[in-house]
Amino acid sequence: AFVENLINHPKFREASYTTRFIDETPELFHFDRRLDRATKLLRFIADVTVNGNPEVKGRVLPTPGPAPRLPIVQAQEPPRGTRQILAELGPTGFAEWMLDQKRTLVTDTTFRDAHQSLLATRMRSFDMIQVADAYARNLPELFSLECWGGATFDVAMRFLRECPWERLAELRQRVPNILFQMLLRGANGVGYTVYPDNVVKGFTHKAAEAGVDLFRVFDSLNWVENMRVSMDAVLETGKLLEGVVCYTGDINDPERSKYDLKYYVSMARELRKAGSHIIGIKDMAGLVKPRAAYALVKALKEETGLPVHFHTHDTSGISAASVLEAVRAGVDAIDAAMDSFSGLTSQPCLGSIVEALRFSERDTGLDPLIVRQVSDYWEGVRRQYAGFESDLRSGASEVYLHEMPGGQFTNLKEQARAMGLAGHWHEVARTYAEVNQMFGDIVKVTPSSKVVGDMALYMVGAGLTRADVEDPDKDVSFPESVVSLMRGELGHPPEGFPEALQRKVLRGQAPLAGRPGAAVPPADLAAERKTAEEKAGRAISDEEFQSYLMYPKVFIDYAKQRAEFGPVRVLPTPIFFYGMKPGQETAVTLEAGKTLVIRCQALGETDEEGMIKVFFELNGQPRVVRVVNRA
Ligand code: 3PY
Ligand code: ZN
Repeated sequence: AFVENLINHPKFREASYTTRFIDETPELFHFDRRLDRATKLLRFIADVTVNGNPEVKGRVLPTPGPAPRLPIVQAQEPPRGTRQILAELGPTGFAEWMLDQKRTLVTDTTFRDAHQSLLATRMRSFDMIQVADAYARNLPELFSLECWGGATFDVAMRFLRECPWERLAELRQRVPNILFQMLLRGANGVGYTVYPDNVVKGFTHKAAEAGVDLFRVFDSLNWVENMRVSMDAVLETGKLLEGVVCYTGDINDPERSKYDLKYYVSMARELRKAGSHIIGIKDMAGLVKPRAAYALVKALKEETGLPVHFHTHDTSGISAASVLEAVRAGVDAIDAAMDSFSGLTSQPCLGSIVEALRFSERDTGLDPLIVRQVSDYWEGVRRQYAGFESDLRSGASEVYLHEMPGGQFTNLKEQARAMGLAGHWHEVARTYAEVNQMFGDIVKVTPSSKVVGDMALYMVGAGLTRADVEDPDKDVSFPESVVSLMRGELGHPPEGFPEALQRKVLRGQAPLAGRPGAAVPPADLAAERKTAEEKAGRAISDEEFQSYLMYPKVFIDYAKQRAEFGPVRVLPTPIFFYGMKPGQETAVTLEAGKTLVIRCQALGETDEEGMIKVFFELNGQPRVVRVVNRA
């Protein structure tokens, strides 16, 4: 860093320095945090150019293609949309407004679930923010943008080196008119474990302040008791509460009578009592068959009197039929993904649903041409993430056997491959179904789905059968997540876990009674904040503190990266993943009115210290960055 400062110092460059230059120029010794943002970004680009970004190491390279093409922005000012309607009517009035609408209301999931399900959640803020103006101006008829929560929160920090709160703020600034929707895992916040009640509550309030309008809240075992703290918090904020039933099994299968229509109706009634403004059907695996969609929507609407919002995944290939049946049954809102981010484990195709309903009573009011322009942009974006595509090529009815959530499917496949089980995928899928039965036929959605996946991989890897696992005399070292599930740390399914298995897993330890959140003491927020700031080496914002409370280690790692490399989220995606080529130039906007023009000139030779110089031009001025050559 010293050499970097020295060779970049204007006096040194002008050769107007004397032998006392080093002694008289203390700023040469100001490293790291004092480096300005541009210098940090150059250092990041230099490092990725020389050494590659570890996040794409060993992954397929994107085929070269044109940069994603932004749609032409139509209106001058964003027209009035659902966000203004919510502000005028309040959440209860808004729900009535939904019931009064003839048109089918459409949520676009491209900013969250679609890339979570297709690209391992890797979409960067850069690509979202660029198209945000076009959404606000060209698509004001959308019901909501699902753009936050679920796995996007930790992946942003962990792999993309971004702050999820900055993403939300920047999108909000550009989209003042369409509801922003987030996925909240009830007592599990946006994490995989149970958090103290005051953490869940504080997080929810902060998210509402930061711009979330609609909270879709679920519990990974469909236990309403476990959702209450987060639902109460949403109600306190005055925003929209969508309490959801997670769908599993098949309401028409007489052998799976545990999850029949009555089960969902009774849960929806509880959600209504708990204050939900909207009832969500969260079909995270895409198991709602068309006939079931019709029956469910009809029953939930009749029994609760609330608007119903249907979310599904297209893993089976048949989900659009379910959406159309839901519409026929009078569903108020549906989820879909922009065409180029739809299908397979993602949501059904938004443009085709718009077309299917066109000229009918339930027309969505969306212009299919505009949808396609926006989808074309996303198509260009998706090409840049080729490294994260799965090898899934077709719809698969196997989903009705394993019941894996769309967001988990490709992740688990990847994990299986990493464990050397690539050729055993169908066995993993079968075992996943077996583990579900062994656990008592539970709802599988984050985090309970992760536990079932862990167990399935463990069994296939260790060559264990269900009989082996259940044999009281056979020693099995259960994955930690299984122990935690059986201890009740994610709550309890209505009739508990199978007792014999629970006893074996817990080795005599007693499971928790009641709600897991009640068993964890409240977080000492002042003390936690002090620790967080000590570890980060700086003061942190209220939002960052929420990140720390959800993911202490991930946040601190992110904060250190940020201190070293600056706000890398402003870099175009190809540069973030693959660096720059000599002769390449790019313009980077740090904030409104502050643009950097960066040109990569050349790469030097690796010196005897293993360092390499990367020559840039920054806004026309030469800059040299020296990085370790680890390649
Ligand atoms: C999540 O919790 O991230 C999900 O998408 C569950 O379906
Ligand atoms: Zn989903």
